[in-house]
Amino acid sequence: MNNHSEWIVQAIETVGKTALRDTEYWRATYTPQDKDAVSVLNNYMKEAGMETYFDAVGNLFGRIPGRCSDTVLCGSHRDTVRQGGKYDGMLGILTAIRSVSSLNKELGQPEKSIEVVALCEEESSRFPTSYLGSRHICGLLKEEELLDLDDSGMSLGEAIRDAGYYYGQLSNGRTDITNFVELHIEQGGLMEYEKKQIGIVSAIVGLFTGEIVFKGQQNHAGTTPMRLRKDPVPVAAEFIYRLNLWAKKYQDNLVCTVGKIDRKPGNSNVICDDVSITFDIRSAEQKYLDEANTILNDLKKQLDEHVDIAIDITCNESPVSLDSDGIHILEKLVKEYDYSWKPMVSGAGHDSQIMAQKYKTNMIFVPSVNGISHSTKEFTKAEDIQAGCEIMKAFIKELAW
Ligand code: HGY
Ligand code: MN
Ligand code: MN
Repeated sequence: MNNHSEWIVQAIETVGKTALRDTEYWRATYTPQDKDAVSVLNNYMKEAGMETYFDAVGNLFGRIPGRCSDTVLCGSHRDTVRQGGKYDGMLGILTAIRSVSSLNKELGQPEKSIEVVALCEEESSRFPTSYLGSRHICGLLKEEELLDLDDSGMSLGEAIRDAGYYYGQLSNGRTDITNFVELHIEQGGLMEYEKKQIGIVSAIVGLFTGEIVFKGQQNHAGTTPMRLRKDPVPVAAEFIYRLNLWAKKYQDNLVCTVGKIDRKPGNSNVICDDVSITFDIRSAEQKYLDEANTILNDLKKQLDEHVDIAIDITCNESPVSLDSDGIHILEKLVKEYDYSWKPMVSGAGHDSQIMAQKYKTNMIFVPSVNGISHSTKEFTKAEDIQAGCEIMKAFIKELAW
């Protein structure tokens, strides 16, 4: 059995180096870090015998033309969160390159065409637009989203053009794709705890995320009596406290995170002008996401007496089930290869939940050591990468050869 993990592990380290930005590990799309990663991946794809190209938003594709034009697409995202890890997203791209390259060498031209994709901006760590790359492929990206700004005030459209990708006509959805396959790290500790090598994903939770701005009135901390203040900080604190109380009512049915809290101007002797927070609410059941929307609006009504509260929803994706035919094939394969496995619902969001809206989509999980992810401590063992790659390769062979 050829040692796929050896090549993948060295590639993880090589591509990983491109994400270093001063002391931070962060690769956002359309940045010098992204450009460096794209050139390494482009070379890997060419070495694997693929024709490479970019689409209008800068997704990088490596293609092996098949006897028919139907396309099996595989891969994952190339961007990371801030202070993120080397495996989230990138492991899926490299495993796809390795699997397809190995199949192409062994079997020659496939029946269906195969493409490996390195997707843009899945993490929304630079632009608020969610799932940029996959939504573009599905034809779900709207022109007005190109006006979204990053923290420096640059628009998404400008960043795409400046990065040298063709920016003009957005895709209205590729119709040649029949399947999307994504291998990904679990980003949790269940597989490790239960000593399972492969996760076969049945569903992905729905996501309801956005930003809330509490607009008060900046003023002097010493001369402004408490009864005359329009201080957004205690209002934001009360909002977060009550939102958390609501979420705790549903313990294991949903998760709710306030991951970002900013305030302006941020001097100790100045009453803040505004406070902005992000919310990230997820559940496998749509009814909890619907209730979250109601709760946010109820809290806004209860707390906006002295401070304006604006809620901006940036992502509202329903829970998705993945392709049952593909799940049956994967279950057959893990038994044939005698790998320990478990069916899983993904608590993390993935491009697959977008692709599943248009194409037959499946995900393969491999374990995260200590369940850690979205951290520079992210790690997956070589033997688990090998197992994941064997199953990915066998699955793509079933779909395309
Ligand atoms: O947030 C997520 O679950 C994914 O990593 N974007
Ligand atoms: Mn992630
Ligand atoms: Mn990811």
